[in-house]
Amino acid sequence: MSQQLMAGSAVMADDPYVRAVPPGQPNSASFMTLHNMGKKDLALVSASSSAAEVVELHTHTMEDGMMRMRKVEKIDLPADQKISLKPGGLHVMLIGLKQKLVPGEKIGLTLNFDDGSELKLDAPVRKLRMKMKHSDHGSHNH
Ligand SMILES: [Cu+2]
Repeated sequence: MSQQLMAGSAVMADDPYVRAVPPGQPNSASFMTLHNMGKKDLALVSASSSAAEVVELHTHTMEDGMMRMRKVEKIDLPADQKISLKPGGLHVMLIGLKQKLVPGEKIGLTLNFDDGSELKLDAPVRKLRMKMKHSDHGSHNH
């Protein structure tokens, strides 16, 4: 499941994937666990993909009781630690999709770190299971 170290980066990406979105949806996001295997603190500073016009680093924050996405300048990766990019939290935002995201296909993604190293990934497209609505839970009791 893990990607090998490439281009000298001390960072490894565990289980990277891209969220499948319905046709016509302009944006998607990629998630993974980043593991800084090195002895030096690093940061993810940018990313790019052949599948999207623009790729940004985002997080979610609560503002006035609302979940909002916010662009971040970097994602800190302290030495010897794992940082999770997951739905509802940090993510790599794919803006202006240039191709359909078909589950099972792989999307090329390049991560750039503040030490000048990069990590190239092939992240499979995956459908995310939606959380069940409360009304669905109720139907089990009938
Ligand atoms: Cu976002």
